[in-house]
Amino acid sequence: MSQKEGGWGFSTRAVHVGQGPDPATGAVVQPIHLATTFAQEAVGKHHGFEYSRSGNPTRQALEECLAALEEARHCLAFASGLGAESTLMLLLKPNDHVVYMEDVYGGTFRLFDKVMKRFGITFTAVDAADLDAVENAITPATRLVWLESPTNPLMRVVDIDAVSEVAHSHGARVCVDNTFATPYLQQPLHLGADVVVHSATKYIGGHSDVVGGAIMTSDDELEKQLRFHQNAVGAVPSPFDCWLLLRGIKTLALRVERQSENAMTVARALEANKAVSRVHYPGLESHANRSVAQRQMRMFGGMMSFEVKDEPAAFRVLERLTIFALAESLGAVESLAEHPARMTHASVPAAERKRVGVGDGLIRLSIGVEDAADLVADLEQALASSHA
Ligand code: P1T
Repeated sequence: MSQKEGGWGFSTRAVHVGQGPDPATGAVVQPIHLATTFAQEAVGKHHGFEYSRSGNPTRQALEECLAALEEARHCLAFASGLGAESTLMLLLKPNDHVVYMEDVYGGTFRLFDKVMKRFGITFTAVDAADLDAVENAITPATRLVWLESPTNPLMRVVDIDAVSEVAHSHGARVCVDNTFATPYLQQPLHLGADVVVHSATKYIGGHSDVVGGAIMTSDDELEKQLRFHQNAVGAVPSPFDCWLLLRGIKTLALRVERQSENAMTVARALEANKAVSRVHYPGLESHANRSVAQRQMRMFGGMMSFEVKDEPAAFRVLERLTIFALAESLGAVESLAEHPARMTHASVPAAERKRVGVGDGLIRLSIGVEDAADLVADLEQALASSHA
């Protein structure tokens, strides 16, 4: 990011960083560079690109823009959120230890539990909202503390600043999965974290039409290792996917503001509904860590979950919704609803789900940009006719 761009606000950076008019044609939209290989004038003499897995101009534009949004020195783009996560985990070695927030996306749990453990990396799950629990779980082998905040699907909030201080005092790095918050609402690197990961499939893309991932860091040494692994492992996004993400990013702040406003209205309506026993949303006074969320987030975001009596009641609500689509994923313009225990978190064993608090009556909502009144009416009719 140039000095001039560094002074720009979030939305100006979202629209312009990495995306000046094309010098060859003046096109105001970044071209999609489909070339897999780039001609060299002499061996090793080129314009910065050799082969598209190692570097591509459209991907570079995306990486520059995403780095600017997290106010990071570096960003690396990947073919999915899990592609980003697994590339980051490959920096670890056998016998290294990871402490992670117990309430994480089911696919993240699966990556740790079913893949990385096979390579001799060990893991301890903690409630990272409890600083003592984090400190007690850290061992001399701990290299990484992995956080989500807010978490998927219980919307628990972790004090990133405080956990970073504890982790750093033991020589461990801190990674925050910032997918739910987005860089517009929360910037973990400014709160002490060393590295941020995103499923760009969600808010960054924002339109349910592209799968992608990203890692951001301001640590030059870490970036060097990540850049090597991005190329060596090869989980890179296609130029068209990068272009779609760039297109989505331009409206990120607008969408997230509307989604956060809508979510607050929906959360309050659900809290007042007799069929709902509990609402998990960081903006509600009833949320255990609302004050931490208020301190580290600009608004409270578009995600929430709520509890009804049991699984049959949850299924009835989900089947009766008409505006909300019953679907996995989140963060796009259209509202989605899903059942974590049977869908996004089905890869977490039942006993572990129960221990963490992901019950069978839990429904997760991703609030879109529709009219809040219509979303509330849809939920109210589904809850009323479901005898939840
Ligand atoms: O799906 P992918 O782009 O690979 O991202 C994985 C991922 C990582 N981190 C968080 C917090 C996520 O929520 C996800 C993907 N989550 C869903 C598909 C979901 O419905 O929760």
